[in-house]
Amino acid sequence: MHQHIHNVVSQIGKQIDAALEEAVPETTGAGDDLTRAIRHSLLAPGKRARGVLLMLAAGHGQAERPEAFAPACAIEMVHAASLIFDDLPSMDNATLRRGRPASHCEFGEATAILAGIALLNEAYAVVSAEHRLDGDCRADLTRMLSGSVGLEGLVAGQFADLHAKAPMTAEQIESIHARKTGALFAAAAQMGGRVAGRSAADIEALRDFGMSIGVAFQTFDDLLDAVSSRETASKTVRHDGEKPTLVRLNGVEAAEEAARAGMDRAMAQVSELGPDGQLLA
Ligand code: GRG
Repeated sequence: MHQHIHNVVSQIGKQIDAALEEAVPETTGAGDDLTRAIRHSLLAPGKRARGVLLMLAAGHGQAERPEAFAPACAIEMVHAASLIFDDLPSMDNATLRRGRPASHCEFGEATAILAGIALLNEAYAVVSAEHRLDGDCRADLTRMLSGSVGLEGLVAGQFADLHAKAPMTAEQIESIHARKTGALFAAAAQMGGRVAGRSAADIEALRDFGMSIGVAFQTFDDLLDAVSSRETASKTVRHDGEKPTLVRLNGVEAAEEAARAGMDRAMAQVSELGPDGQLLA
């Protein structure tokens, strides 16, 4: 069973890669360096976790859902934009991303910022241009996606993260992670449910499920950072010393425990889905 899930997930990841490649071809015409910068970040080897989650929530693990690839690409575009911005000198000042030089190192800060803005806008364009989805659906998807970026999502979470001051409680840290990371996972799951035409109650359960997965994912990410010096060695300054994480607050074991509890909560939330709630065949 595990092998089956692994195969489905990796297959969907490859399909998303192909759809992204098609969405931003080399001949986009945006100006060579800008197109190169966009492709450098978007097509770099990422896990495509958010896009895959959206596809599974749309039922692509069980039947073909070609109309779900546009929103899956959109969510990966938003994610790629957020990574470009996160790496900027004024934010995390990171030099490496997905095994490649960070965008601002390769193309300069101005082009990196423009590539991020372009990707963000392309994301909304891709959703609104998917004619296999009806107009109401496209509007709902756009609302869900933009909601996860703005004042209740990535931007607010990143702002809170950058301005976080110790001491912080676990709840305060989780509230940052919910916005910085959870919101996009929640949007992915919710958008998949919307594409599949699920009920409002199911879409809400999927949103909660995505949020729990996303917050746990952030903790796993912080655990990986803590146990390997790979990433931190590439970061030249700032924040890493003070970044609010559960690992820093409570130690590795307690953070592991919290991430596992989050995954259990996610499983309970997905079990609230209606009769055909299975995300994978
Ligand atoms: C306007 C889109 C936009 C963003 C502005 C910079 C910012 C606000 C938000 C950044 C939030 C951030 C960096 C959250 C961390 C999320 C995270 C765990 C990233 C790593 O995700 P993975 O492991 O990466 O899925 P890959 O490379 O596999 O895709």
